[in-house]
Amino acid sequence: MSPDDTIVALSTAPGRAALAVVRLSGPQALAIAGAVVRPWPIEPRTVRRCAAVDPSGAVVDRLVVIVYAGPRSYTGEDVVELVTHGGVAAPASVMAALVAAGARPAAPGEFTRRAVLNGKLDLAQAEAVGDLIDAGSSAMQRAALTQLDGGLSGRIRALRSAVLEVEALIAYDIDFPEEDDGPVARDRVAASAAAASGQIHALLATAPAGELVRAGAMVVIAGVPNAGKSSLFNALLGCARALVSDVPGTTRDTIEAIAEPAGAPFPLRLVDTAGLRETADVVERLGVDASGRALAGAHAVLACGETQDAIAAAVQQIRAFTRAPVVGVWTKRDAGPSGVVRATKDPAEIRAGGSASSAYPVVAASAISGTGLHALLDEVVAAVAARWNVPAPDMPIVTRARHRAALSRAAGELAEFQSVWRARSLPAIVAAVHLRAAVEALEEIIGAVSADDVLERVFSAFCVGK
Ligand SMILES: Nc1nc2c(ncn2[C@@H]2O[C@H](COP(=O)(O)OP(=O)(O)OP(=O)(O)O)[C@@H](O)[C@H]2O)c(=O)[nH]1
Ligand SMILES: [Mg+2]
Repeated sequence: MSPDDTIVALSTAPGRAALAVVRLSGPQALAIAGAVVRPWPIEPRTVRRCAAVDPSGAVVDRLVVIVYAGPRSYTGEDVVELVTHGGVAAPASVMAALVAAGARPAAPGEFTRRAVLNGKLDLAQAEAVGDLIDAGSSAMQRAALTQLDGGLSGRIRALRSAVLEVEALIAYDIDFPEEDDGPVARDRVAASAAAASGQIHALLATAPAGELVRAGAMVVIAGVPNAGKSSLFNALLGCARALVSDVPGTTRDTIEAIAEPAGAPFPLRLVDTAGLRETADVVERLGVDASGRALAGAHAVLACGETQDAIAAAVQQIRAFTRAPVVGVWTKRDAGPSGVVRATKDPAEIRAGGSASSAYPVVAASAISGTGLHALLDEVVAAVAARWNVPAPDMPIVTRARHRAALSRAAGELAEFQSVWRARSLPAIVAAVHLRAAVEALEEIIGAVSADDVLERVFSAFCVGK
């Protein structure tokens, strides 16, 4: 994969479509386009209707061409974008003409990789490009866009500066070792290290929220048979996904589907379950066991019941499986008041001597009339956001395992430093090695030091043409 090659790729998905974009980038991009595009040359950053010709001079497509002269381009190199007719034949024939003129088909992510190597994007921003393409929810899309705009990179740079400051204080100390108390008080070094460590941990603490944004919050609908769980599940999804009947024990297996309440900072993975009860029916028993497993992995639980007592009993059963936040749902409230009716104390918490803060809200709702459903979604999103410290939308969060691992490494090195500094067990110059390692771990996130294998891992998951 030589950076001296000029690369070409179809940047849009292949298949039936009005248009397709073929992208060409590299040192020979203008010369290669010149062999294919008529008329040529064309003014950079203007839109021109052109023809594409094959090596025999035959016109293979009529298209629109835009030239970006490097370094003012996505990759930082000379780039030519050819907007061809869509479908299979037109873009393929334009690609073939460009390859015949000397371009090489690009590897996955090679354009963005060049953008990183040419300093147009840092590595975290490049990953955000991939996340944006793969985003399956608007929450993930927003998080990726914040990262692409440099939100996360800015935070990482600030953390790096904080650690560099500790390093600088120590370097100063090392330069004046004879002075008894040194020009820099040991306490001052300790305080800056503690501050840097606090900031790293604050960003690391967003990783669970990042996981919610990426994978969704698992919201399990539980309660006794016939409570109206499947009807609620369908109503929240807005489609008849699960079977509903007046026979208790209708739902056997767990059923999962994604809901995206408007404005929610993460998608919800709603899970309908078999009603919780003792049963002699072997198949129903399997269903109840599956409900228990779903509850154990829940981020929040909707405890459904037709009466307040039924809800309280459901909460008690649910508590045997999970400490996740619970929202009570007073089901089948087609008539009468809807919405949050009252906060009820969690019986398990009362036994454990818990405070009023352990109260769970109860929302009256109807799957038939739809009342109370919005209030219910608001309550469950708020409960999950509070439990997992989900920051406001558009705040940088850690959504990738690679970032989490590097931040953990930085935090670990900083902790090592703090401990040897406190114990005075090593000379300052040796203790400072931990600070250097912390800085390098942070730099790995934004690719300030980009080992080849790190780049390889990041870009291997990209699509061709990006
Ligand atoms: N009027 C009214 N009836 C409802 C409502 N929700 C559910 N029902 C009825 O209650 C009965 C049971 O509903 P389901 O949704 O199957 O209950 P479930 O909790 O999933 O039951 P199991 O799967 O057997 O545990 C059905 O006859 C539904 O039509 C509601 O909001 N209003
Ligand atoms: Mg059901």
